[in-house]
Amino acid sequence: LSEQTVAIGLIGPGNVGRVLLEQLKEAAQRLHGEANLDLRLLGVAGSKRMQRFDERQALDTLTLPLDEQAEALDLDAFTDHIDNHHLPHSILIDCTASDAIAERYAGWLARGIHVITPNKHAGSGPIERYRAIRRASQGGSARWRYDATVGAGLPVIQTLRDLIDTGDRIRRIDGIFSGTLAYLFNRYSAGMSFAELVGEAREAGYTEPDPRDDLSGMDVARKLVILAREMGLELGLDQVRIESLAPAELDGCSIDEFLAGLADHDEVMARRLAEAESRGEVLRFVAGLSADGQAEVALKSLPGDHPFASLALTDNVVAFTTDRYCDNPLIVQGPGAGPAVTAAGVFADLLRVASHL
Ligand code: NHO
Repeated sequence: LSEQTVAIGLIGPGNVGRVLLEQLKEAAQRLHGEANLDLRLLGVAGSKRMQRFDERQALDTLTLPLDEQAEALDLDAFTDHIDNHHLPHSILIDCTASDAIAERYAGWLARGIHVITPNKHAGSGPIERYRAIRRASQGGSARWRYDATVGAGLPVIQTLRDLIDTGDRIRRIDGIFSGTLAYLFNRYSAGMSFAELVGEAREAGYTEPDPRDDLSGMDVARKLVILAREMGLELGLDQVRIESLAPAELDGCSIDEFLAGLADHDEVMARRLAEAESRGEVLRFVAGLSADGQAEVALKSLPGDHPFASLALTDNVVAFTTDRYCDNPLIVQGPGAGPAVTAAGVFADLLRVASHL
């Protein structure tokens, strides 16, 4: 076996997970030949079923969704299968949005299994769990990478790390951190139904599994918390001031009921748009974080010539104001949602972990 033979287990073969498997399949041969990296998919686990493989062609032979006949999910057995396969390195990729899976990271890392994920729960969840995951990844050989949690494939977290590692001091981070909300407000114009646009964003795979996470501002708040913690601030979600666009009375209903019910609120949103347009302004859902931990996400009316006003489709924009970039912030901008770019962010993390093996 080469030193770079890696056993991979994928948890959550949904929008992002499936595309990631396609990207891995496409690249596997090239990586084997050029980088001496042998990626072996040994298992895929969904919310109810799992499939474990022994042969090295699983990437080629796997069909999704998982077979109805596949064995029932047993995450301990799944983990053992990936880890006890006598391959030099094991990586679990969590492409779910599940808190229960995030709960397992510290144990996996302590056991020497690398963890890579676009799931924001660990990075923005309870601070005690976050500390335990950090301790497990810093104390041992296994790494935890979560760059795709903010900006999907854009180098947002990596840029922040580079700034901090090279001795810069972050003063503020501002931006548009939601591809879904960027898409909605880039497209939204007089006469359109806001609720229908939300349905379109969901169809395109931009939204979270539950689009309320996007509209409530919670997904953006999670990203702010992840960035804050990267800066060394122990921020919690409850410390972020959040303006929600999800009507409170639709809290408990199913996703379909929510999308149907949202249409009743089209008028409220239309009024806000008309007010902004009457001043020659645009609506944008923006986020801001200062060095002292003040964090806010809200729908704002911005002048048409504001740097955040002219973005395309799902573009995220992140402006870092630092001691070095003080008059003119460092800007990272580009598409920040959707399965292809998010999966590519996860794949890049996988390659970064592999490059240190
Ligand atoms: P899906 O399509 O619902 O897939 C989730 C899969 O996990 C399903 O197959 C489900 O059955 C499985 N699952 C759930 N619980 C499980 C469990 N306990 N055990 C095993 N399997 C379980 O969700 P997506 O869209 O593929 O998203 C997957 C993860 O990627 C989520 O954590 C999501 O937050 C994250 N992510 C997605 C995107 C995106 O564009 N879709 C982005 C980042 C991270 O940059 C993107 C982003 O921020 C999107 C955001 N909505 C925005 O900016 O607009």
